[in-house]
Amino acid sequence: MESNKSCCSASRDTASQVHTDTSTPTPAAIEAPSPTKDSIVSQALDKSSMIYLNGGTFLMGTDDQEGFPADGEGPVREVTIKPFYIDPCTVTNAEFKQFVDQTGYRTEAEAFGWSFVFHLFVSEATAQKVKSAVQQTPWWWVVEGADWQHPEGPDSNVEERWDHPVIHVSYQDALAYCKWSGKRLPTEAEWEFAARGGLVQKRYPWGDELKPGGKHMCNIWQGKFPIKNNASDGYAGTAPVRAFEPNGYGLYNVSGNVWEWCSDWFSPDHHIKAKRVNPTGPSSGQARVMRGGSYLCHKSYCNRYRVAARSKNTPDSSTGNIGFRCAADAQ
Ligand SMILES: [Cu+2]
Repeated sequence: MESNKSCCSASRDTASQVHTDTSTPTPAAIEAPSPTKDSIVSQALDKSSMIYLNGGTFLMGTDDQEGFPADGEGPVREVTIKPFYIDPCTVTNAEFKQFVDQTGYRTEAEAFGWSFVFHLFVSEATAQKVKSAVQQTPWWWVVEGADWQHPEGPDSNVEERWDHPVIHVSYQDALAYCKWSGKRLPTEAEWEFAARGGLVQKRYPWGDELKPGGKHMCNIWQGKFPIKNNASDGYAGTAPVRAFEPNGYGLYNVSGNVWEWCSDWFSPDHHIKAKRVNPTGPSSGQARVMRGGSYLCHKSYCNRYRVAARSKNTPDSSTGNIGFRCAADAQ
């Protein structure tokens, strides 16, 4: 499988190539997010609901034949990490609302005035206003007015989805939330350590079989991508953050549901020679690591719901299938 064949996400820079309406930016599009991350006042860190993990040495990455070597999934290597805390779930709409209510924070999607929405979720009325899509991945539509509170466009809301992951949040938005909550994003190595749940070199957080005993273990795509999602796992879009069984460490939905931002810059090969004790990724880059896959991933196209799979996006990008989970130092 080719590494660039991906349902995973879309980047703002790819949209600008096809966005036909750039000549007259709206005031919203030129306004910066507000307030800036620096001015956000941190709350006292509450670790009571977080999972403490002892760290240690584990086998990171995979040489799985079903994988995407070009993504830098391999080689399998011993990586050692120090103890840390991680949240059992990705940040929910309810939690993000609390943050926004207290700080007045405005996400990048709101500042740009648009975000990427998967085509099947867009209403007919909104679809008529859509002017552009991503050429390589035409199921990603540029939807004006799509943001975390309006995930499918201005005529949608999250009223029935407060316990679903917040989406349409960029890496920068995730950092702002982390600052407010006193937490941080996990490193890619921490994320994989936690996602494996104590299992060694298994394909998924629960083992090697996608559907043990025919049972759905995560929220991914069933049917024919990108046309028909049978949703036989119960969900066409996001699922509540505590849907499905947690892994051995108590983390929910590390595979599928939404992509999760990690703190590392992405590189397909930096890790081959990099230090293997508390690795933090390259010192610079263009895109940040995302892990876990999403409700759009399907084996026929992009089986990046495997626990060693990797993807990336630019720090200002937001889509309807990217969220994040927080971590914290153990001290
Ligand atoms: Cu995917």
